[in-house]
Amino acid sequence: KNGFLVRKVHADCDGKRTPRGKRGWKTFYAILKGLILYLQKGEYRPDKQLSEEDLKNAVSIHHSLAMKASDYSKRPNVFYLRTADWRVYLFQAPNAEQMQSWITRINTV
Ligand code: I3P
Repeated sequence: KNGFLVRKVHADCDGKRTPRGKRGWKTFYAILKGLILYLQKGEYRPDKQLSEEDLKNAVSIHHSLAMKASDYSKRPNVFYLRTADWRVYLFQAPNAEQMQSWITRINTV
């Protein structure tokens, strides 16, 4: 599965709150391949290679949990992703259907 997602980093490894200045929303082209969610920056091209920075932004979804961010009302169609090492991301999907589709795909790998 792939598509545009807007990401906010809420907590780093071990659930430590991500510091100010690193909590902003950023748009990525997300590619879910196996157990890795690749987050590609910049303009989307089907043949585009992942840059070194893209690889640093990749998220392991092994033993992770995605759920609708019902308590987050500032933006619509936002879901949480909590990873096995307790990072927490918020992802905004383009619409409700896409949000549900990402949640289901992430939780059923
Ligand atoms: C963050 C940015 C986020 C905001 C976050 C800020 O600043 O303005 O949009 O989250 O608030 O810290 P920066 O880009 O300097 O990291 P919201 O959009 O959810 O308000 P937060 O620290 O209360 O999460």
